[in-house]
Parts: sequence; structure tokens; C-alpha cells
Amino acid sequence: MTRLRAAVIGTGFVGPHHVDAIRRTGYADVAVLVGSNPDRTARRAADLGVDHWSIDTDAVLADSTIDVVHICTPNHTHVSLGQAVLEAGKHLVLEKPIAVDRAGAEALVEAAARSNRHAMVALTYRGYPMVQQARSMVAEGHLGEIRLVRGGYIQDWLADAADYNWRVDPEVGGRSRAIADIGTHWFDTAEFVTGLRVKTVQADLATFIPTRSRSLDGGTAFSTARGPAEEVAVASEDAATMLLRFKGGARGACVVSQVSTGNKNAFSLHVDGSHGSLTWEQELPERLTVRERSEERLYVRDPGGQQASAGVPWLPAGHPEGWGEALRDLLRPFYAAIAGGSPPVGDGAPYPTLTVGARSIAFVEAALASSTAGAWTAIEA
Ligand code: SOE
Repeated sequence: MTRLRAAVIGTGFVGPHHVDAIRRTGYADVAVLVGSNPDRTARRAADLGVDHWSIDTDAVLADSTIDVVHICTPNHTHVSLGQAVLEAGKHLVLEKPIAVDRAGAEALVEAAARSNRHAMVALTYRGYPMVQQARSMVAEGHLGEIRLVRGGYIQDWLADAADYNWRVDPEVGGRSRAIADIGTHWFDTAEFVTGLRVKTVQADLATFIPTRSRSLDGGTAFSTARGPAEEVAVASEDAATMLLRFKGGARGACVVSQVSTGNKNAFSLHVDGSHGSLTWEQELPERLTVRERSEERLYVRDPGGQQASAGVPWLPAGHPEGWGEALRDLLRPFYAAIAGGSPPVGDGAPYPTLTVGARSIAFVEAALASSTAGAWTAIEA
């Protein structure tokens, strides 16, 4: 096995977690951390024990010793940086949403197909062992025919008019905020677990806080800066309520919000079928509840059990694993394929490809169009 060298671009909320997850896959070292602000990048690199840092992305992409590049930067940079990484002959891990519109997402999918490099999107919630178990149980027919897919993704880190982050700015985060940032996770996990495809969406978007104080020194997700600020008008949605129709007849309902005070990272998925139903909640990630008419079972993560494909090293059951391990376990098959010298296989890849990422962008666009038109809108992907 080749020991791989990775570069991580981005020093905000998620970049440092990629550094941690890469190391814990066991396949790679983080050779360099790349940022835009030298002081912040140097500080982050020192905190994370990454020996080298840079603010020169081109130089890092020209470095022939770098095998894999992770893009953990604001949304509007994803397409150009992703294309540059693939054109430089590197393997690519891209944060979601992969683009701010469908055209960008499709350009990335084409660039990945041309490159013969592995390229994935960090749809982290697929990495949870109990999400994988839920998917297996649905595929094995435990729930019978799927009727309803329900739930949502509810946060509060933007609940106050003083909360601000680049995601609020449409030039940087894109036209959609709550749906693009967290609705994409719910949409992808719902399709991943059920194996069904959403056909159409009817969305109602809401912006409850029309004006926010933008802190002049930025602010990352979950940690809003409170320094000097200016007032800005808000165009993107704080929340959305969405009805879904799946191919085959199942119906869905999803609520996403970043302004629901007191709710931190409340992702929930309920799947109701003709024989039984299941529930998974991200804040109780090691539990999967399966209900039948006269019985309710609570499945817990069991490293020796059905969900053991998630990755190593596992902690024994009762030693809680969570979001960090889900990211590690999402990355692990990607790194294993590269280290083992396997070529990319497209749709059969053991990780979410950019085609999967592009599908969630088509969902975002359909939701925006639906809300504007007040009509059911097809997902074009
Ligand atoms: C902020 O809403 C955020 O960090 C998202 O960008 C992540 O994708 C999600 O996993 C947690 O919340």
C-alpha cells in the first residue's frame, strides 16, 4: 500500500475535521494546510500539528508529491477549485454543496469523468454505521413497501439577527442557504437509506430575519463573531418546509431550519413502510429504532454486527462514536481505493461520487424554483 499525502484547503469549521479524519483513515498524512489568511492558516496548522501551511493554492496543486486534495472552502469556490484539483491530476474530496448551481455541478461531474481520478463529496451522514444499517434493513425488506419518508434538519446557529456567516451571502454561499447547507444532507440520506429517488418537490421557503449584523471579522458556523458589524439585507432562506414525491409512489415531508432556537444539529429521518418503520436521529447516532405493529426494537451500534463494514478502528459498543467517526468512515473506502491502486468505477464507487453531489444540487434548484412558482417541481438529474 502506498502511504498517501493529502492537502486540505480551508481553515474554517470543517477543514480541521477533515485533517483529523484523514489521519484516522490510516492511509494518509496531511502534508499541508492551505488557507487565505497567513496568520490564521499558520495558527490552525500549528494547532493541528500540520508541519506545512500555505496560502498559495497553485503551488500546492503543482506539487507532484500531493495525491489528494480536500476542498473545505466557501461554496462559490467549489467548482473552480475542484476543476483545478482534477486538472492537476489529484484525487478530490469536495465539501457539499459541490456547486451553487446545476451548471457548475455538471461541469464538475464532467471534469471528474475526464480526469480518471477518484472524486467524492463529503455527504458525511452516509458514514454513520446506523445509517448504513438502516439502508441494509430497508433493502432486505424489513419495512416492506415504503410509504412515507419524514423528518428534517433543524439548527439554531443563525437564530439571532446578530448571527452571521459567509453562508448568508448569496455571492459566496449561493442563492439557497438552509436547503443547500443542510437540506442536501437530508435529501441524500433519505435517498441513500430508502434506495428511492425523489421525483418532485413542493417547497415553501422562509426568511424570518430579513436584516442581519454582518461581523466585519467574519464568523464560522456555530461560532458567530461579535465584533464590529454592519447591517445587511438577507436574501437566502432561514428555513424551508418541503413536500416530496418519490418515484414508485412514496411521499415525503422535510423541514430544514437554521433558526429554530435551542435545536443544535437535529437531523432526523423516519421511514414508514407497510411492515414497519424506522427512526434515526443524528444527535443519538448509535441508536436505530425499528417499529412493527406489536413490537419496537432498539438497535445499537455493534462493531461485531451487521454494521461492521463502517471502518476501523472501531470503538466497542457503549463507547460513543459520532460525527467525526462518520466523516472518517466515509473517507476510508475512498482512501483505500486510491492506496490500493484501484481505478475510479463511477456509479458503483464505495463513496458518494460527484454525480451524487450533483443530484443534491438539482434538488436545491428544484426547491428554489418550486418556492418561487408555488408549484410542484421536478428534480432534473
Ligand atoms: C452548518 O450548518 C454545518 O456545519 C453544515 O455546513 C454541515 O454540513 C453540517 O454537517 C453541520 O452544520
